[in-house]
Amino acid sequence: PGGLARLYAALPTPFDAQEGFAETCQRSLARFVLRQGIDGLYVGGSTGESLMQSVEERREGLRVVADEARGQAKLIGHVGAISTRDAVALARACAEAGYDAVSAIPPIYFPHGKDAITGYYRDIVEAAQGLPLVIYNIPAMSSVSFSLAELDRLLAIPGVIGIKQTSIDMYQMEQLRRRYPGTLLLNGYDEVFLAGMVSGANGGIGSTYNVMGGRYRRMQQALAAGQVEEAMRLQSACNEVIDLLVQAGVFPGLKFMLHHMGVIASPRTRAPLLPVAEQFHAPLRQTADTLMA
Ligand code: NAY
Repeated sequence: PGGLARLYAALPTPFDAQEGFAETCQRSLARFVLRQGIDGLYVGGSTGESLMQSVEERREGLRVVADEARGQAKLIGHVGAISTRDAVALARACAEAGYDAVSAIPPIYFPHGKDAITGYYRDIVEAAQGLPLVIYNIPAMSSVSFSLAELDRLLAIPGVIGIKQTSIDMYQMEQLRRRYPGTLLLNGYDEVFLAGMVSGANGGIGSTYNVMGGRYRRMQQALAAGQVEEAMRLQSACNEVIDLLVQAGVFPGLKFMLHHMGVIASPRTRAPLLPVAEQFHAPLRQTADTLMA
């Protein structure tokens, strides 16, 4: 699938103490991820707190990351929004900024029928000026579930090249791979990265790649070399960190670690996300130190 089958760090959007966009930190973070050997960036997704930002802010974030990393990594811009109009504006911005692909959650909150959702994706493809589209399937957060037949319909839209499958349903991953041998299938939950790859994913998008990029890269290599036990060991090492992040809150927890690592200037997330509770500070610092050692 056009060199897009690889690992993408789902980039956080750094903020300053007033919750404003911290451009310099965004650039540092992109470079920090690339140094870990991750050559894909997924920009403005869940991890980027995109749904708490205005379209103008999201456009600026997309532009800055492309400016920093274009040519050094494949770039997928997340453009999903509640209205087609906003998603389309962001898809245009991705095309102008030199992205390699766009991706979108379905329109959320209102329970749209599948015709409306198909129309939304068609309009995004049209606005993306030739960039391919990766459907972002994340039923736990979007509250939109797609049956296999419904995914068939979305994958049949010209320009749709694959799915970011953020689900622990490995049966559906395997079914998708069996139905679509050549399609881009990106694993979305880091805690089941290995299981996803074994079930047919040919890459992944993950928030925890920001701090453990090397581990995921080595896991992928170990699996390709048939070293399953080594891959399992690496998954467990990642999951010890993920267990802590899930308890502390994944997005605030990641920013807390990145701040402690000196990559970003503030751990601030945008309200209503809460800062990391005091009890997790010491374990997160210790984990960050171990990862940096
Ligand atoms: C996104 O859009 O930023 C992502 O979906 C990246 C993938 C992450 N999914 C969510 C919903 O956060 O990395 C995962 C996730 O944080 C991790 O597996 C911990 O659950």
